[in-house]
This record gives sequence, structure tokens and C-alpha cells, in this order.
Amino acid sequence: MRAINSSSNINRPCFLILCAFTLLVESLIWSQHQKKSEDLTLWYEQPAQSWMRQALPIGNGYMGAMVFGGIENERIQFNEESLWAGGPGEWDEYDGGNRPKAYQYLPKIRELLDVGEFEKAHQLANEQLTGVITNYEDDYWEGYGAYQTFGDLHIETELSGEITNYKRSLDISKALAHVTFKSGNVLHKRTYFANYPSRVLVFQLENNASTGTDYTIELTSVHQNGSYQQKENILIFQGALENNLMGFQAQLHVQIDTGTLDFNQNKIHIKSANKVILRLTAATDYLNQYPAYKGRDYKQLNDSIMTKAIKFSQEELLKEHEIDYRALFDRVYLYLGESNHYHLPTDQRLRQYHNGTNDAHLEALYFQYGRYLLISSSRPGSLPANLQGKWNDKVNPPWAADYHMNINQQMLYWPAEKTNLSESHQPLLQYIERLVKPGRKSAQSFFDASGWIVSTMNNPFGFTALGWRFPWGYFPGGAAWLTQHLWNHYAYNLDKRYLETTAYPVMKEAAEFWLDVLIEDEDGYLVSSPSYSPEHGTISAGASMDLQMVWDLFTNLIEASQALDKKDAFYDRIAAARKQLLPPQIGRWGQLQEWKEDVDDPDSTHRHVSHLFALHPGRQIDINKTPDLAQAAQVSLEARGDSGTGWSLGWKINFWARLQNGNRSYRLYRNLLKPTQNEGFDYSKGGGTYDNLLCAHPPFQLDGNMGGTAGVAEMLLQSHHKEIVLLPALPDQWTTGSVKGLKAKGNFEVSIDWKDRRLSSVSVVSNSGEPLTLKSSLMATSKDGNLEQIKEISLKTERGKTYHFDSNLDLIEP
Ligand code: FUC
Repeated sequence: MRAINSSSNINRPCFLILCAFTLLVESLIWSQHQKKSEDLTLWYEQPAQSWMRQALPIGNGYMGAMVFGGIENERIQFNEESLWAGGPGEWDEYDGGNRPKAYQYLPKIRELLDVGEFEKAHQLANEQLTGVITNYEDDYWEGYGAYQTFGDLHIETELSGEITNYKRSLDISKALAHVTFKSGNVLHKRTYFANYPSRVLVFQLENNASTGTDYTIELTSVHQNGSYQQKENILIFQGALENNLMGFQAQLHVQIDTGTLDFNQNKIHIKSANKVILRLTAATDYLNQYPAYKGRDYKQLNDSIMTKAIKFSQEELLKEHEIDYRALFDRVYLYLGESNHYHLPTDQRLRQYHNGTNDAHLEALYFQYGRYLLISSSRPGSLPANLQGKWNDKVNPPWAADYHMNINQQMLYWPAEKTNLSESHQPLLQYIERLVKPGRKSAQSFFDASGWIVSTMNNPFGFTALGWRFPWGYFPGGAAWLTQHLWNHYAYNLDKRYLETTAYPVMKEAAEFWLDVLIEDEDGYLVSSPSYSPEHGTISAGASMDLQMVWDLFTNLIEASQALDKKDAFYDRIAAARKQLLPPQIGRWGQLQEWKEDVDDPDSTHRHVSHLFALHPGRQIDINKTPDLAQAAQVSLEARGDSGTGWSLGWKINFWARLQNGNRSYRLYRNLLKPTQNEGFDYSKGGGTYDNLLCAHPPFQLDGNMGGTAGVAEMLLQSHHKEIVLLPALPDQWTTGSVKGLKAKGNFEVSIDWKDRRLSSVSVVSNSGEPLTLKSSLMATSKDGNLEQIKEISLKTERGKTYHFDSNLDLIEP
């Protein structure tokens, strides 16, 4: 009342000015708010002590680097993706691990399984159905190898005066890392980025001291079989791995604005500079070509990269980087709500979050971080991201930082198509094609079968054999699972040429293996034998996961054949075999059976939940289409519990999303974001998240990050069947939000705004002009004001058009 009275005393121009001022202030506050919620920066108030937990990753697909942000002594550890020990260079008789004629023992093993002699079957399989390496005992698997760290840059800065205003940050919306601080009155600013088009890492050191600052830059490496030389302003580190004589070279170009430069062995002394620009590139003679895996002219490659890169200024390289990176990253926007913790550094924020506070912005940041990490570790022309992406500081990293095919490698790429990063999927897709040649030989050696396989562990030298120990090494289904990626690439983008010339032949050969090896059980069902549910239980005949993966592969092939109008004899064979597969079974405690025998232990909380493949990433089990099986999957999932290693939590987020239980997915997402310091292998307490938001298996594994990102996408949008389901697993916490640019099968890009758990608006870009079906389990307000179930809508679309829908999914335009 009083306000109205007093305003009536103000004359009109004053009142208008006041209104305009209020509006301005409000819009400023709002834009600040907006700005904060859009700020995607990880930041810290202290340098990193730990590579694994705190250093910040940057990468251009080919190379990765971890920035520590040290003040007087900065360390930037770097990698080149192909620097691998092992393979043919290490061992003359290397043959991808194959054991010639191992298949001779198959009938005996199957016979033992048939009569229930599991122990004996296991023993024989351990002796004969295993891959060959030369040293099984130590941590380093000779004959297999491991991904290697390349080297480190150490930057020593001459400083005087008190250090203040320190900040270390990584802005993932621009893929830019910064370190800033004051030393006395001198401001120091460092900028780091990884440029993909020019294939260089760029580091800029700036200071505003009146007479500049002295720096010493040192390039070091644990690889001793190398030497340093100077070529103009380039320091070249050239050598060969001692282990397999893989040739490698790094080139570091140094540019200064003022002062002097002096090269001495592996060191560069800089005096009185205000600006130092470092360009770093590295390559090896590795070539992904069976069987030699060698032959790239890496020195020439580096020369041409560096010659071009030094023609560009730092600003030009930065601009090129930002344009290139943002073209991918900006495709998806996510807003899940506000935070009260914008003012906190990321490590503290993570702890606050764990203490139970809400921080929807941190949840969105973690989602986007997965996209950042995928773009940074996987670009067209590069190798696929491995267990640690491209980041590794060891010669003997956990699990060799290899390509693990019984969940990890696939999970790494779950977000690729869904979060609109199809280009980053390409390295995996091309890598899969390259596995076919060595994989044929493995199918032949171990099974006398046609087609191709890859098993639990794979290195970039075509190790497609079964693993060297039973049972964990036994997973010939790796190939069937991988081909799901080829099919998905088609299903999301509808490139028929790709399907016909690339995906279909590789999928077909993967299926040929199964047509050869599946056997009829006593009830006439087709089963695999021996089979093994990854890393759980013992070998048997008819482990559920095998059959679910085969169902998936056969189904994808059937759909591929339909799309290509290829209903030939092979199509008929696949269709008939799919009918004969042992279907998923419901067991004695209502669970989905992990094995053909009803022996699941209700107390097992094992991290692998392989028998739920059919629920996710498969589509054989669906909450609406097969509700009984979905219910059984839920029973199994309840029994496994809500903890697990990093990737296990990631997978469970996706499972619950497919069961349309958003609150449970959300609980698991929170568990994934549990802060941890554990860098070792003790994962009995489960996984979590390090200060740098990298996932702790533990130790660090990138798959959990990607499982988390894919899980959020899965909560917001599903299209595993032809229809698109909007917000299928929206948790209570995300009452109001917005997601833009997620991809759905059928080559659609979908944007959704929602408020108070009701849709506000939906828009769909139809990139291929496919028929569109939309539905949502959310309620809507009907025209007469009642709450009603949103109806399913279907319409024809035209290529290139955008379709806008209102809160009831009624089409507004076009
Ligand atoms: C599989 C998992 C482990 C780990 C390793 C890299 O063997 O069972 O948990 O993730 O891969």
C-alpha cells in the first residue's frame, strides 16, 4: 500500500525513469544469472599436486596434456595417442595373441559343460582357449604392451614478491585452460589449448613485468632411447621406444616477444620476455595397418604440422581452435536449474554437493564435461579414446590403458551420437573396421569359425585373441557389441551409403561368426558354449549376455537389410536363427537370469551387470513392450544395489533411465559424483569423482564420465525404438530445465523446455525427412484445465524443416 501511495507522488517522467531503471537492474541481475548458469568452467585456487586427481586435461584428439598449474614450476605432462609399447616390434612371433588350432579343444570343453563338469571345462579352457603373450606375471604384459606417457614440459618461472590471486581453470565451453596469479605487482597469465585443425598444443605464458620475466623450459621423458636437437626455434626430441623400437618424435617451437632465447640440450633458457608462445606436436611411426602396424612418416608429418603452425599467430591458432571446437560443443545446451555454489571452486563444490546440497548446475557441468572429454580425445583421423581417453602419465598404466571390449570401450562412446558428436564417434567406427582382418584370424584359431572376433582386451596392434587368462579373458562377444556402434551411427544419421559399404559388411561378418559357433541345446534353443558373463561366475553354456548381444546384432542386421532392400538368403538365415535363440529367462527370485541355469545369487553386488544388456544398450527388453522382462531386470538391478565402480554406476544410471525411473537414475548420478581421493586399485568402496571431475574407477578411467553423460541424455530423451520419448526419466530435482540439440534416431535434433515438470515447448529439426513420432510420460494441462496424459503424436516431416510443438505436443508450426 505504502509503495503505491508514495509512487503516486512521483511525477510521470520520474516514474518512467524509475521503471526503466528497475527493468535494467532486473535484466542485469537476470543476465548475470544466465551468465553464471552458462559458465562451464572448472576452477581451483591452488596448483594440482596429483596428476590423476587434480591436473586438468586438454586434448586435440591426437594428443592429450595434463596441466598442473604450478606457480614457479609448471608441469605439463603430454601424450601422443599411438605411443604404445608391445606388439610386433617387441616380439618377432607376435600374432595378435592367437593360439593356432586352439579350436581342437572346443568339442571337449563343450562336452564337459554338457555334463556339468564345470571345473574341468574351466581348467582345459584356461590351458587352451587363451591368448598368448610372453610374460603373464608382472604388471607389464610383455607381448601385449601398454599405452605410454610421452613426456613432460617443465616451465620454471623467475618470480619475486608475494604470490596472490592464484586461479587455475578450464573453460569447457571454449576448451581453454588458464593459470593466473600475481607475483608482487606482476600479473602472470598462462593460456593452454589443444588445436585440432592445426594439430598442435599451444601454451602461452604472459607477464606484465617492466623488464620481462626469465623462464626455463625443459622437455623431459622417461623414454631414454632418444636425443635432443635444435632446429632454429624448434627443440626436437627424437627416439625409439626401447621396448619395440617404435619411432617417436616431438617438436616444441618457442617464440618470444622480447628478450633472448638460448637452447641447451633439452632446455630452453629465456631471458626478459613478456610473452612466450610454445607450440607442441608429436607423432610416431605407428600405422593402424595389419599386420605390421608401422610405417607412418612421422618426422615428415611433424615437419609439415610445425611449418604450418608457426605461420599462424597465437591469436589465429586460438581463433581456429575456438571455431572448430565450438562447432561441435555448442550443438547441445543443457540447463537443469541454478546453484548456490557458483562462488566456490570446483573441488569445494563437489564436496558441498556430496554433503547433500543441490547443485543442478554442477550436474549439467558434469554432463557437458563428458562431451568436452570426448571431443578432446576422439576426432576424425585419430585413434579411439582408450580407457584413459588420451591421458596417461605412466609406462605401465592400469589395465595398460587399452581398449577393453567387455563394457569400457563401448561405454566411452555411448554419448557420441546422442549428444550430437557423431564426428567424435568416427575414430571408433574406423577402428572397428580395422579389427576385422586380425579378428578373422582369431575366429579361425580359437573356433575354426568364419567371421571375426575381438575379446576382453585389445591393443592397437590387432590383439583380437581371447585374453590370456580364463575366465576374464574370454569374451568373443566384443565384436558383436562393437557392431552396435556401426548400426547406431547409421540409425542416428541415416547415411545409406555408409550402411551399405561399411557398416553392413562388418556387421555381417560379425554375425557369421555366431551362425558358425552357436549350438543347439537339449531344448532346441541356440546357445553359445563355452560362454561367460563378463568377470562374474564361471564358464557355462548359454550365458544370457551372449544371446542378448547376438539378438541385438541379428536385429540390427535385419533392419539394415530392410533399409537396403537386401532380403536375401543371409537375411533369411539371420531371421530364422534369431527366432531360435534362447530368450531372456526369469528366474526363481523374479530376477532376470544371468545364465541359462537359474543360479543367480541374490546377494551378489558385482560391478558387471552384463545380463541387462538387453535393457541397455540393447533394446530387446523394454518397459512397455516386454513389461515382465523389464520387471525382472529391475529385480536384478535392485539386488546389485546402488554402488559400484565408476563405470558400473554409469551403466546403472542408464539402466534406470530405460526403466523410466528418473529418481533412481538421479541417485546413481549423485553416487557417481561422490568425491574421492582414491588413486589405487582398491575399488571395494566403489567409484566416484576426482577434484578434476575425472571419473575414479578407481583408479582413473574415462568410461565412467561417458556413462554419466550418456545417462543424463538417456534420462531426457530416448529413441531406441522408432518413437522419440521426451523426458522419459525426469527426476523430481530437475523440475524446470531446458535441453537443446540432443540427437534422436531418425536423424532428428530435439530441444525441450520444461517447467514445473510439464513440457513448455518442444522443437524437432528433421534432418532426413523421416516420419516422426513423439511421446512423453509427463502430464499436460488440457484446454479445459484438467491434467491429462500427453498423447502420442505422429506426423510426416520434410527434410530440413523444424517442427514446433506446444506443451500438449500440439503442432504449432510449420
Ligand atoms: C574390466 C572391469 C574392471 C576394469 C577393467 C578396465 O575388466 O571389470 O572393473 O574396468 O575392465
